[in-house]
Amino acid sequence: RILPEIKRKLDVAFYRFVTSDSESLLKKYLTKEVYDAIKKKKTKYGSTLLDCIQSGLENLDSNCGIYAPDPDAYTVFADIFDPIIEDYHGGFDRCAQHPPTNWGDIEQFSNLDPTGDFIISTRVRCGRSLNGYPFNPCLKENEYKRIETLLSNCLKELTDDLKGTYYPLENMSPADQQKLINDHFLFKEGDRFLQSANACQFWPKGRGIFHNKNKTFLCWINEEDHLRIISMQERGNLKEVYQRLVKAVKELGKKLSFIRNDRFGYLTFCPTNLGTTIRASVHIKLPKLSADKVKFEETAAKYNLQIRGTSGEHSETTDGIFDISNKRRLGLTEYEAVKHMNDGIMKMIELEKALP
Ligand code: ADP
Ligand code: CIR
Repeated sequence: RILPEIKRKLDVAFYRFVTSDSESLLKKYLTKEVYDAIKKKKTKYGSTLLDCIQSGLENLDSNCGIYAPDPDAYTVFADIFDPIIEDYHGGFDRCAQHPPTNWGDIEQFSNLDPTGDFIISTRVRCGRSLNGYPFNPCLKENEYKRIETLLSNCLKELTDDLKGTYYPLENMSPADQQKLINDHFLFKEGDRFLQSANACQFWPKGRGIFHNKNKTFLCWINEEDHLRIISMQERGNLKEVYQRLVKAVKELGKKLSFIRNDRFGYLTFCPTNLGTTIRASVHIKLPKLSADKVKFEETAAKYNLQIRGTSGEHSETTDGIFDISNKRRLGLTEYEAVKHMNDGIMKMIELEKALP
């Protein structure tokens, strides 16, 4: 049973929310019927509906507005997660199942921009959660530490081009931290969407970044997910970037056990990341195509792409450079998710070249 004060808080926030002008997926699907059906439920970790939707209730400008505080929340609160998941990932009905992992034939990818006129950099990331632990809001201080030790020890064993060093956030100077953020290597601090979701407790404890010498292979520990695995480099060679990511994920998978289920594939804190958890992006200049914002967005949607600013999600572009990535991550293979970005970016470059 949920505590009376949580119930009251939830009711007050819900009634305020339904009359708000939020355009989030949460707002779209949290009808009174759905709300009433799930408002008293609790997961086996004790998470309530408020724990799931607090971020969307407090941040009316959310795109999605919901997080799973623990793996169980996806089932217990399926009435609200399912329609949001189906909408975000472009079709994944209540009976759908995510396909098995398939990285495909890496040789099919190449350099998206051989002349270097458009693409500044290319990045592919995925997220993983460790079996045996809930997600951020439920983690205790000693669990953050345990995850950090487990993952950093495992990362230390990587060799060759994946060999690197782990830098805990706690020991990092503010200047070094800011430099890593500005250079697009490190997660930002104080993300209000994550903060409202209770995902930043004990910060900076247990958080940190691992990277190789030239920062083409990086891992984030305990930011939004237990582990984010990242491969990136300057310019447009998607094949090299993807190849490095696949190698790293396979290596880490030999030593670590990740949470995966038959319906949703790899489980993540945010439902937009479920399934493959793959976000393949480029930082790209498309001055002509992006001049008409509406048309630019329409083109992106047509090719299943998402446009972000270059300082990460919810940021605006400052210098005419955009972060464009595959939008769908669930209900398709890893190869297909990356291929969406590949094909969409090739198309956008073609359109840009054709404009007067
Ligand atoms: P995520 O990919 O982890 O979901 P964000 O949108 O917050 O999250 O981006 C995280 C960081 O990665 C930001 O600093 C962003 O600028 C950087 N980034 C994303 N894509 C690229 C890219 N193609 N090249 C360089 N940096 C990138
Ligand atoms: C939001 O709802 O905007 C944030 N909680 C982040 C959602 C994840 N990403 C996304 O929709 N692109």
